[in-house]
Amino acid sequence: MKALEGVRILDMTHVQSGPTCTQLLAWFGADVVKVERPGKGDATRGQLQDIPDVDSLYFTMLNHNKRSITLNTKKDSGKAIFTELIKSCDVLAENFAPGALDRMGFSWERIQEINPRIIYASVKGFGPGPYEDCKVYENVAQCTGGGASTTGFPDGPPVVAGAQIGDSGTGLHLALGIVTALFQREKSGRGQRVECAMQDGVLNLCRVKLRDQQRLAHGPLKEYPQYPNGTFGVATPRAGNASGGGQPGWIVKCKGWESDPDAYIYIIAQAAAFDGLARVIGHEDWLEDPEWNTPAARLPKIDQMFAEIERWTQTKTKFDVMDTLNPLNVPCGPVLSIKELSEEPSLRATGTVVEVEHPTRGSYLSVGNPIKLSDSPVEVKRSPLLGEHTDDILQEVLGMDEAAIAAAKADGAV
Ligand code: CAO
Repeated sequence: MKALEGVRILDMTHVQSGPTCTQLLAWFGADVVKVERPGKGDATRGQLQDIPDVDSLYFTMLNHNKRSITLNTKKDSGKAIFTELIKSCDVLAENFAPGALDRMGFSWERIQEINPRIIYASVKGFGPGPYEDCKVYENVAQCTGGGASTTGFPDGPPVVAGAQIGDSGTGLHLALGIVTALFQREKSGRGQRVECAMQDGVLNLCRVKLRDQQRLAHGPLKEYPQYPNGTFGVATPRAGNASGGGQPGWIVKCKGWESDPDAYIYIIAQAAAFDGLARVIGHEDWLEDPEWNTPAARLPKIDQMFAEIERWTQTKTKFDVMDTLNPLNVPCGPVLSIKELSEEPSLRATGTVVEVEHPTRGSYLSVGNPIKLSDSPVEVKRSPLLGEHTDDILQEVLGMDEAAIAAAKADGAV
């Protein structure tokens, strides 16, 4: 038994943000019916292809455990099938450009009329306001949601993160909105509209930066590298690798950094574990020195402190540093490359990294479900080929017979 067994999702999502959301719901057991344009499908099937004419990793890694039906929702015969699908699904999820579903003739009002129990969930770039009609991709959301202005070094330009906080981050928000609406429906009997704007999702993840914006009004941000010698402007600045919390942290070089771009480790010089850290790096003298032996004394010279820590870390590999500092309760984490993560046995053992078999691509690696439920096991199944389940869905979900399916095909509806 899976947590969302019996829930059927009409999945009109494409690219990354929406598919991330419906993939999670599929992993929790929902029957996700992905609707794709006949002959074309989700644009990502053909984007960043590593093997000619084979569904890209971009697509396969975002669409596990789903079924695919091709359907032209702009043709009258396709709209009729789509209407029947709305009747037989619990959730309609989409992340088209603003207004696309309305232009097809399926406004929220119309969808509610067809099925008052349906939950209609959307991702858009922006919520209501001056930019509501704009199309948005990942990095646009990172820039407009506060991510880019607060990422990078103080003397450099804004930088976007590798983590897809705009797309996959908003997909996570949407998934929570959907299950919450399903829970409410248990009591109210009614569906509802769930909307997540990518700008809002990124800003939510930048919450601590709005905290700092308000702290700035009361003096310099003492944990930022600008303190005490640099200057602060009117807005939360970029903080390099400074820790966002109350304990000083930084990324320092380890043995081999000259040739290995990932030979670094993050170290948090937490006050409670400072004695052990000072001793291990050969600075026992700091423990008696009032210039060093309190957090307040160290605060104006955090850069000097990390330079001294780095003199020690450069003599050891990032894994040796990890092994030495953890027993001393010094929080630290090696900068792991994606190659190292893909080969990490413990991530394979938990199903966070999985190997999946695909009929035209062979086997590939994917990230499995990072959310572990003790009573709802996840089996990661390959993504569907374009239209692989069209006939099954028309028969089994809509009860169409062979003649009706043949007619829909002849008309170009599916
Ligand atoms: N049958 C018929 N038509 C279909 C169809 C189907 N099954 N599926 C999609 N279409 C149509 C849409 O109705 C739309 O037509 P109109 O322009 O006439 O309304 C058209 O295909 C293209 O859809 P789109 O505008 O959403 O696609 P795009 O490639 O131009 O834009 C994107 C992509 C992502 C920028 C846009 O969808 C968007 O802003 N989405 C919301 C934000 C979002 O989720 N962004 C994250 C994407 S991941 O990086």
